[in-house]
Amino acid sequence: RCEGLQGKCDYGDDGFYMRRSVELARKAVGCTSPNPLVGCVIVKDGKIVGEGFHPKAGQPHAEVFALRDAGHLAENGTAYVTLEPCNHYGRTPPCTEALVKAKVKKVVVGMVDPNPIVASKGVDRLRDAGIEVTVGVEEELCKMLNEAYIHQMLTGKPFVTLRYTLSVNGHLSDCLGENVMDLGGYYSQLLQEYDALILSSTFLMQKSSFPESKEPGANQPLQVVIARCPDSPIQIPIVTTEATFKVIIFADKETAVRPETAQQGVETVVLDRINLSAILEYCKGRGLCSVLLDLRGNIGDFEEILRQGFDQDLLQKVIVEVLPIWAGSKEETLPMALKDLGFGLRLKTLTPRISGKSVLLEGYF
Ligand code: AOF
Ligand code: ZN
Repeated sequence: RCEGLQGKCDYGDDGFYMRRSVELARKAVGCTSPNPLVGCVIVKDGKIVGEGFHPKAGQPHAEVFALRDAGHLAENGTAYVTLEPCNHYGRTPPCTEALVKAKVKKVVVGMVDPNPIVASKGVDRLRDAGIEVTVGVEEELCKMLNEAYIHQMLTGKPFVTLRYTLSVNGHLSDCLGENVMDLGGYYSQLLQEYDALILSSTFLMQKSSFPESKEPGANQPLQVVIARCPDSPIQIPIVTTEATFKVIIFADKETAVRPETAQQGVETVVLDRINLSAILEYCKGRGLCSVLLDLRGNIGDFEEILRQGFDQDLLQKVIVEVLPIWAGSKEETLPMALKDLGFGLRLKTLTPRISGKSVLLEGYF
């Protein structure tokens, strides 16, 4: 979600220290939901004297770790924080008080906290205590870091990203066979970033093939599997106690579900009709802020869900991987069906990048 630490720096030294704070925050990618990723450095006489990040909800905030690291050197120093320091008692005490107590001279903030309990009150409290505060340094970078947290705070709904793979002639890849060229690199990182994955029923038929992030120590996303199988009972996957991921099946009521599901540690929710809002409600209830709709396998399972996603404005982002493959044979000379693109939905920001041999396009609806 946030690259570009090497990019241009508009804020001089402030920008440099804020980027370092962003880098620290990213150490906890995938571990902090429903809390944000936050990083902090304490600088004194042009040197970093303390560093910290928020590791997990329920644990101390980034500022607390950085202040501990700095010890008495924090006095008269400057704290750089990617997110406005909190001014409330949540699971942990207010960071504003810790900064005041440590007698820092200045606080540089990346972005205001969209959490209505905080929303500028942290900045006000620091200023009231005589601390100089600057807000908005590397703001875009700090916002990118927490796009899911921000969305969830402002709308009360999880942040949903649609992902799929295409050939250069526009065919959707099922990404299940050997034609997947780069599922290793960027995909493994994506899995680490998202709290939940929505998968097609294909994954119920293929035991032990659930996608797992290969990043060291990665938190694995919850595997949400859609089951729409009117003709046969669904196969419940065997999830061993050693599995690092959890599985939940959303089945429609026509689908026969075997009674022993619960015994295998796989939860099943039966709905009248598979419905994206219900899945997102469930995720929200578990403190999961970001959901990756992984369009592969039996893609018919996603038809209804995607229709609801577009109709109800539940989709925020799309990531398309374009493979350097002409799908089919040379006889198949025309790319996918013609459409007048002039009437299409334009994405707000589109970032292209190269990953292995494929091109990745990331944009916002
Ligand atoms: C910060 N620094 O590192 C984080 C902040 O339940 P709590 O005490 O963890 O509070 C959670 C809220 O605190 C969270 O929703 C967000 O507004 C803020 N998170 N604030 O100053 C941090 N993680
Ligand atoms: Zn805090």
